[in-house]
Amino acid sequence: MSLKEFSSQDSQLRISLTSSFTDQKPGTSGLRKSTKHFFQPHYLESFVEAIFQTLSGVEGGILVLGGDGRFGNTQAIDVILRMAAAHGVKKVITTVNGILSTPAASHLIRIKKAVGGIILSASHNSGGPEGDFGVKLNGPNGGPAAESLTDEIFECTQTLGGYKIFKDSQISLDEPGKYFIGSMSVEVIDGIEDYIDLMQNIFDFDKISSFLKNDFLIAFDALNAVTGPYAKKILEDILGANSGTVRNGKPLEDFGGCHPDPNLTYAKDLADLLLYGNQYSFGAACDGDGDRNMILGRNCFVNPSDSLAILTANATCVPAYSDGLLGVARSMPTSSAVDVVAKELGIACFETPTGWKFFGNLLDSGEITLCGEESFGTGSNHVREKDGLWAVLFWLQILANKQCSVKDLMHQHWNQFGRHYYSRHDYESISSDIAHDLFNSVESKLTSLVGHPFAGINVVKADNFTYKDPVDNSVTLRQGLRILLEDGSRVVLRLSGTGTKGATLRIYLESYVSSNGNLIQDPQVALSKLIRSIDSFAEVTKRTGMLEPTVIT
Ligand code: G16
Repeated sequence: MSLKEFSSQDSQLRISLTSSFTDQKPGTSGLRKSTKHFFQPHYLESFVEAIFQTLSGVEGGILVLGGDGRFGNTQAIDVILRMAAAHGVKKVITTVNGILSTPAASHLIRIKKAVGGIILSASHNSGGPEGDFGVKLNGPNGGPAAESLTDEIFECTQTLGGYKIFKDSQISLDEPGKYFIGSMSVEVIDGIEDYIDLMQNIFDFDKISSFLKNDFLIAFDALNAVTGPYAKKILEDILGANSGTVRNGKPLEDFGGCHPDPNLTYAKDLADLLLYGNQYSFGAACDGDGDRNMILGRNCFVNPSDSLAILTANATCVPAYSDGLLGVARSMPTSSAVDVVAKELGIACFETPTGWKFFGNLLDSGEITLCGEESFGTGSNHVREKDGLWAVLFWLQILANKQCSVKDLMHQHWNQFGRHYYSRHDYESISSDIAHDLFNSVESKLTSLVGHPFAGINVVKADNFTYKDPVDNSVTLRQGLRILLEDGSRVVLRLSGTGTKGATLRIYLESYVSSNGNLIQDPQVALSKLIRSIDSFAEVTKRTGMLEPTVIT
């Protein structure tokens, strides 16, 4: 086994280093690209070198490493292990077959006191040789790396002169074991047990189990991604749900050709089963790396913004939150349903930009217990990532305690707090120029809206959202265009930060009806005036040529 140092004198490396990173600044917590792009010579290595040169405590520290099982997962683990050894890392903890969900990685980083973790995933994006790959970096608190760190890593990629790597290693990921590369130890662990222990400490498994055994049939779709093995163990083996409850439970390198994004479009089979069938009382799905969740009841879909509000309102059903919540937070485009509950409970509610990293300071400083986003992410202070299976268990715990159906729970909630009709319209794979022109044009017209009617209601504010972190006072600018109306309705526009093909325009629509109003309309009908007004104001159809959104949630 020997150490090899590549330098920019190496011609192939030079090409990779000069051309690869200039076209995209690393995203919210790492780098996401097509698989082909990622596995061009020296590309992954160059990005990992920049991480190792920038992250504090790498030399002599502990690192957690794993991924969602997509194509390239084990190949990348081999490269990163050899590079970690060359950089003097003391120990890397990785998992059997490299399978590690994002929330489980967050937990491991915290309990193993690691300096950070590298998670190999492009999240909900498709996988395989023709799909996407990604490298996410989490810090010592278990959460996505802060923007200051990802900025430094990006800067480092621009001046990188080479990278260090051990030439070979003999590590098997087939089963748990202990190895060495040079003086660095490598521990291959099961990766699932620690996460299950954590869940058992949060929830009352006995209560959930008796509820499920009392004829409450559930279906869980792992979308051929990372949560399959976790869900099988928790739902079927421990809680006693029927065998076969977990569908598509074996992680596949290309997710079986599916798009592992738990929404009504990409998890359509499960949605049809629940929305149009009578067999199941509860359905759920998680995304590629296990941090997102979708919740369904018989003939009903739970909007993620409502989900956060309902978890908040019923948090004391869960043993770990039985003393109540410190506070809650939501991302700006998420509906205000949770704000109404927080007000009633007398706890603080924070509004952050999109991106889980913005919850980190609030969680670390004890300002909040729960947080969530409209993009199917919900979580708590048990880890520093959103957590798909945790949300599923939280829902089951509430239903078990209240002995009711999902639909009943939602109706009770709206009857008490009113309903925030909400929908997100995504226009995917638009040409980047068209998307940016559209966005800039809307931004330039925002001030002209204030004081005038939009969808027949007066506009009270229209801006590009700015966030001031209440813990460290840092300011983040330009986090989404908002049109806020007098009656509490609003429209928000953002360009996605996670797509890899062209640009994705997201339009978020929201209007509030008090508990005396019509609580059972189809959201697309309830929001139809806003939908028509924003299409004409932003010229979405005209500029994109798209007659309808690619995905509606
Ligand atoms: C990531 C972040 C989420 C954020 C989402 C936004 O999700 O972790 O906190 O809500 O991106 O995506 P977009 O910019 O496309 O709207 P994930 O699940 O991809 O890690």
